[in-house]
Amino acid sequence: MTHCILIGAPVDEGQRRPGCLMGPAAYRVAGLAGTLTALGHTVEDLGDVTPDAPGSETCPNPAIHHLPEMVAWTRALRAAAEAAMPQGMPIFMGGDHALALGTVAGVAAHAARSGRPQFVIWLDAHSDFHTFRTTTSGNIHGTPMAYANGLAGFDPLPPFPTPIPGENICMFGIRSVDPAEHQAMQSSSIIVNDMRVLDEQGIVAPLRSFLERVKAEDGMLHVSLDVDFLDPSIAPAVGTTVPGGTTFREAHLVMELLHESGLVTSLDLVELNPFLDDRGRTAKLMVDLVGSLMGRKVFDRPTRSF
Ligand code: HAR
Ligand code: MN
Ligand code: MN
Ligand code: MN
Repeated sequence: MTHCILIGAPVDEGQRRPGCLMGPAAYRVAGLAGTLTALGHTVEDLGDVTPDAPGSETCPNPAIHHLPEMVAWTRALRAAAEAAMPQGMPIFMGGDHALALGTVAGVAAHAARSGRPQFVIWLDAHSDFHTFRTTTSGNIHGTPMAYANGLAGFDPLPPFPTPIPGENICMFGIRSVDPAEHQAMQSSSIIVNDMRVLDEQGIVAPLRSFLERVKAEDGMLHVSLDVDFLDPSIAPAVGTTVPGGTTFREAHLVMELLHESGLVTSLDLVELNPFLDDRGRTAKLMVDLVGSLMGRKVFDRPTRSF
């Protein structure tokens, strides 16, 4: 039994297609809390985070937009994550992926205080490995993984509290990487399981090998689930669809293995844009995936641990 802490993060400023701000409401309507309580968990919904009024920060890259808003969101979400971690398992209902600038900073600060290493599983079509200097779209949702890995180029944000080493970051589902991200990732030790790896090896072996390391090092594990990890044919409600994503069963299998590991300590649900959805099917699929992550299974049978 887990104490699940739902935290709405209606961030819409990390990209240019309005709608992700409706994400937290869509997860509530799709029954996220009821799904968790039906699995025997306790649930507390803290409502939506409200950031302070934006300041007037600037940065050298003229493409960047909504920077003061994102600085305010990052501060507020980092504080919310740090406050929630000692109480249970925070589930951040996004909001676009820029919210992870704050949520990952908060959970990593908490892990450092607990003397445990932080690990991250990034389930996404994109690597989100730009800095504020390298992004050409100016969309801050394409940057949080590089911030968490401790790259320079994030002024005016404060430096990431305790940068997460590349070996502790594992990406799955990757199929869209910009040249500057590619270059930066070549010089980091991030584990990149792009779709080619998943096609060749399946999802189980690479996931198990990462989870074994998290377990061996008594790590805390943050999962960041971007809707576009999923194939657009099953998850249309996202502004940045990329063909060739994970299938319904691959995605559930990831969640089931994560559940069996018992290692997940925090979760982001990001990039859902309910305005683009087809009668709520993407929101409902995301809620079902959380159900699998939190222990729903078709049939109970003894499993090897993971
Ligand atoms: N790499 C592209 C950019 O920086 C696209 C980033 C899209 N990111 C997300 N989240 N949708 O993963 O603009
Ligand atoms: Mn806007
Ligand atoms: Mn993303
Ligand atoms: Mn993405």
